[in-house]
Amino acid sequence: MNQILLHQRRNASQTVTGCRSCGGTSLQPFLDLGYTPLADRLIKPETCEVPELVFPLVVAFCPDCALVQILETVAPEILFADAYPYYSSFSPALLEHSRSNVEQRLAERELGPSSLVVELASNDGYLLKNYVERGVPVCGIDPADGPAAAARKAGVPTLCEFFTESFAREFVSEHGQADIVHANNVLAHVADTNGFVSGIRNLLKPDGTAVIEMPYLLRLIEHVEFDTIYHEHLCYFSLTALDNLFRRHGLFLNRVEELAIHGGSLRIFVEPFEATDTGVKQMLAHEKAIGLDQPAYFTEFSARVDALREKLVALVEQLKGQGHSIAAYGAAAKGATMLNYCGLDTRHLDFVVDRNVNKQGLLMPGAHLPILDPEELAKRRPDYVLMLAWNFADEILAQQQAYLAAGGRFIVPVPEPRIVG
Ligand code: DWN
Ligand code: ZN
Repeated sequence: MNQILLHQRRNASQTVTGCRSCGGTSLQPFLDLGYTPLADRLIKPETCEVPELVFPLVVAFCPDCALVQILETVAPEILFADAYPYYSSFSPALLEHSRSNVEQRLAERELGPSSLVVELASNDGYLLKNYVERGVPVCGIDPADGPAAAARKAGVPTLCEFFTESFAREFVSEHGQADIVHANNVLAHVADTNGFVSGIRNLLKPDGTAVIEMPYLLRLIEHVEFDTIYHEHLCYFSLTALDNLFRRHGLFLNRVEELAIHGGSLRIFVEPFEATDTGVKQMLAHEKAIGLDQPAYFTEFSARVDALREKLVALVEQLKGQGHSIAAYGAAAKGATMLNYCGLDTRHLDFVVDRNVNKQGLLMPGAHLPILDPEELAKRRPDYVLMLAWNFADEILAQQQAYLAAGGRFIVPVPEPRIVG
C-alpha cells in the first residue's frame, strides 16, 4: 500500500477505543477478516487500475454490555452518501416483507390523516409507500441521495439527511413526534449509536412505538454468516445488548419477533414505557443460558469461518480443475466480504449478475468481477453459479428455473458450502 493510500485511509476512518454502546474499554477481538475494501463501493471499469482504499475488519465483544462490534469506523460520508448502490425495491420478497409489516402495524393501531410515521433509512420508499397508499402521513429520512430521490419520485416525502440526536430535535420542533418510527437495518450502521437511540426517544410520542429490525447475532454465529460483516455494519446485536443499549435512553424492548429475512433477524418493538412481554423475557433468558452474553461463546467462531473458507475455495478450485465455468449471483455487500476473504476473483469466477440496474456495468470491490444483468446466466450458461445473495436463495432459485432446467447448478456457501439444483 503506498503512502497516499495510507494517508487517505487515516482521514477516512478511526479505530474505536471504547465500546460503541457502553464505552467500556475491555473490548475483546475474536475475528480478524484482514484489510478489506468497502463492500458497497463498486468500481467503475475505467478506474479499475486505481488502488482501492482498504480498511481493517476486526470484530470484538464487549464484556460490559455484550455488544459485538467492529473496531474500525469508516466516515459515513464515504460509506453512504456518494453513489450508494443499495436500492431495497429490487427484491420482491423484501417488498412483501415490508408490506406485511405495515399491514400488521395498521391492524394493531389506529392510524389516520393526523398520525405520523417516520422511517429512518427509508431508502427508496419501499416500506413507507404502503402507508402513503393508506392515507397515513409519512416522512422518510435517508442520507443516500439516489435512493432518496427515487422515494420522492414514488410519492414518499423524504429528507436526505443523516438521522442524529440534533436532527431529531429539529425534526420534532418542525413536524411533531411520531406514532410509529421504523428503522430497518440501520442501527448497526450508525457510528453514534447512543445519539441515534436518544434521537428515537425524542422522536417518539409518549405512546409511540419504534419498530426496529436488525440481523440477529445468534443466527450469524450459528450459520457462520461471517460475510454479513463489513464496514457498514458496525454492530451485531443480541437481544441482551439491545436491552442494555435502549434502557440507557429510557426506552424498553416490550416485544420481539424473530424473522427469517437476511439470514435471521430480530424485529423489536421499543416504547418509552416498560411493558416487557414474556417473549422478550424468554429470549433474554435463552441468550443467558447459551452464554451469548459471555466472551467464551465467540472463541471458536474464527476457526469455523476459516473452515468454511477452506471448503468453499477447495470446491471452487476442484470445479475449475475439472474445466467447469463458474459465475456468481448477487453483487451484494456480503458478496464482497465472501469473495475478498476467500480470495476468489476473476481467476475463479467469470462475472456476477444482479437485478439492480444501478450495479450493472460496474465491478465488485476487490475481486473486480463485472456485474451483469441476470439474463446473462441463460445466455452464457456458466456450469455453476456461486450464490452470494444466499439470503434470497429461494427467491433466486425460483427465478432461475430455466437455467437450472438447462443443467445449471448453484453453489450456496452458507452455512456450509453445498451444490444445489
Ligand atoms: O444492511 C444492509 C443490508 C440489509 O442490505 C446493507 N448495509 C446493504 C445491503 O446488504 P447486501 O448488499 O448484502 O444486501 P442484499 O439485499 O442481501 O443484496 C442482495 C443483492 O442481490 C442485491 O444487490 C439485489 C440482488 N438481487 C438480485 O439480483 N435478484 C436480489 C434478489 C432477491 C434477486 O432476485
Ligand atoms: Zn459495551
